[in-house]
Amino acid sequence: MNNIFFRTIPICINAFNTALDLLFLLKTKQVMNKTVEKVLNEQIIKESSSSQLYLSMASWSENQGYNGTAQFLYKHSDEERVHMLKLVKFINERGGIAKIPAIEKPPINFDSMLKIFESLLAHEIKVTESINNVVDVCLKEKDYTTHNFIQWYVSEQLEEEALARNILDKLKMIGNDKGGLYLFDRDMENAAISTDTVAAEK
Ligand code: OFO
Repeated sequence: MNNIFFRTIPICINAFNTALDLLFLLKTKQVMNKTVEKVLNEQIIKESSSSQLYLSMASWSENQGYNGTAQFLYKHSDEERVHMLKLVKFINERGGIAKIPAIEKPPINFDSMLKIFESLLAHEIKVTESINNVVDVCLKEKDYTTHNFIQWYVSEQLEEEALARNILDKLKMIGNDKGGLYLFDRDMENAAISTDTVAAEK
């Protein structure tokens, strides 16, 4: 009888410790603010559709013989996917649930280089509005950690809009001049290569 009693003591202690651990885990598990989680998941959809749109633009450019611009746009598409992944990981790490969206079909034809960069800029402006909305929600919900995280996207949008405007200005200057478009495409290739070099040096 005594033997059984002494043998059950360690089992009881283990069970008690496990219960304490569980209690501690439940108390410390972060739960993401649901309103913030919702807008971040909506942002995942936007980043994913940016990636798809630029992939389609890259493919169109490649088929039209604009190989430099295609390289630039393939890279841009990859970057947008990274933006999406950053959001997925952030939501999951903060105790939320990231929802992976269905792949939306982007347009296939773009008519001209000018049309490509006009729609790219229009798209980026919409993404900026959406990022600003996330900032707004974070402040309203007093979620300062997500507010801090989303600042990276605020700066990224600033850079991307400025770049798209710059490219558009050049294209407007070139118009339909074939020689100008040839040089433009070469510049775009150099831009893609130089951002590769910067990334490799980081
Ligand atoms: Fe995700 O940076 Fe623009 O869209």
